[in-house]
Amino acid sequence: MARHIKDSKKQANADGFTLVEVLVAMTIFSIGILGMAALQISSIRGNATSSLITLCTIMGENRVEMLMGLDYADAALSPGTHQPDPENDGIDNNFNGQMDESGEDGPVIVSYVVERDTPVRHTKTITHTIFCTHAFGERTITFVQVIPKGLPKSR
Ligand SMILES: [Ca+2]
Ligand SMILES: [Ca+2]
Repeated sequence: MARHIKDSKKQANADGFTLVEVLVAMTIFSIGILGMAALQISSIRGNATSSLITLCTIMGENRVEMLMGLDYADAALSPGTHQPDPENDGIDNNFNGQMDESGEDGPVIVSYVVERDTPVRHTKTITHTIFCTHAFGERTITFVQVIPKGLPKSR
């Protein structure tokens, strides 16, 4: 009798997994795969966002360089808030490879504020704001630039 029970246990182990064991294993595996998929989506979203931030930062730096090349008394550097026309702002607002084309409009909007005699006399502080919208939200990038009066221009 004892030998019969021992043989029966051996045979049960040799048969493999039961259907319930396979279902439990597949359920746990599926949950793991879903977690991996969510992680992948999050990663793609993060990459898209950082790519857009990089592009907008480059556009902002170009704007800063553009204003640095202007004369201190230029109308574009008059005190107040400036919102350049997208058709004439020196950037590719809609990422189509063309800059300032006719009718250009897009997800990137630039504006800047000029303050005279800030932080010290005979300087202008320019605060650039680059507002970018994209499929996953929106970002605002700000640059602060100080231009001294009488800085010789290199052209
Ligand atoms: Ca364009
Ligand atoms: Ca433009």
